[in-house]
Amino acid sequence: KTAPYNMTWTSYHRLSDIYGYMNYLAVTYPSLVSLIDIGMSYEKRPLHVLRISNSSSPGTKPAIWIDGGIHAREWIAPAVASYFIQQLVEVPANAKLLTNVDWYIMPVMNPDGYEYSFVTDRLWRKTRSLTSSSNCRGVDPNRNFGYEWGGLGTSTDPCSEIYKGTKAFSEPETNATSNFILGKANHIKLYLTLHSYGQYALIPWGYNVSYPPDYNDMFALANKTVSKFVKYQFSVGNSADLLYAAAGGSDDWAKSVGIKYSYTFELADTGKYGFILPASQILPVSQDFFPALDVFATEVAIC
Ligand code: ING
Ligand code: ZN
Repeated sequence: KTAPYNMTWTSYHRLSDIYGYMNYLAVTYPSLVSLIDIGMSYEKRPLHVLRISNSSSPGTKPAIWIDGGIHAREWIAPAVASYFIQQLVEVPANAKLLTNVDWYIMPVMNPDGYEYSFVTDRLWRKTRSLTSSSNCRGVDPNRNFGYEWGGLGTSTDPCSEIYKGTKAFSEPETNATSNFILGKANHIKLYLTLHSYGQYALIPWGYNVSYPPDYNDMFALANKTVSKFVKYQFSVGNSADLLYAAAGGSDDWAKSVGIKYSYTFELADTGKYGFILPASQILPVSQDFFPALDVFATEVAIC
């Protein structure tokens, strides 16, 4: 009998396969998994978050949030996020990762852009919303979060790849995500957003070269995490320092609302294939990363 879903980690999958798999897990493991609809995209696709918790009253343990697919073309991110889901839910040996922590995983934060990158433009980055002043579509969701919105590394031009939008959280995708996280901000101790590419673990602040007061704790945990990686070497540091200043990023916003550990991880590779990472690397990248989630869970359980 074949599985009642089309998800694999040997090719990149359309949104319907990823959502079909999330739905399958929620139906199959109701005591462990809930599928949460946090809103709708601009083009009215549902925004799905999967909660994985072995608690009879979810929301009492500390929690870890992981998202992928803020940027449409960074296909490795939804693939890795959905691999984490598969491992946490379907591999009994990983149940220890649920002992002290609840997990919220949103594999595709920007579903409109993700689908557009399959159907029309493989290198699409932004959302697909229309701003009345322009024929160009899309806001950069990673310039649309509401902390230091509109600062360095953002654009007021709707045709720009780093267009900030008409206001903070103008996009239904960033608005729904931030509202959901805010409602859980007492529980969520770690925010991780998956991007590509470059192999960096990036630490706020991103809006400027400046450091949160507990930067050293954030740096230490990121280092401990990437030191578990065997195949892909990551550089760790402040994002404005290592890359460039960019205001309105999701990690800055998460840090600003009191989530102690907030990171942007730029997954493989370092530029050979860039955004067009071959599907044959989905499993190597995912398998290299997954054991490091234990480092996060261990820290979050005591912080
Ligand atoms: N890179 C991120 C971007 O949004 C980043 C890098 C993250 C900058 C966080 C500042 C803060 O530009 C990719 N590849 O999207
Ligand atoms: Zn990105």
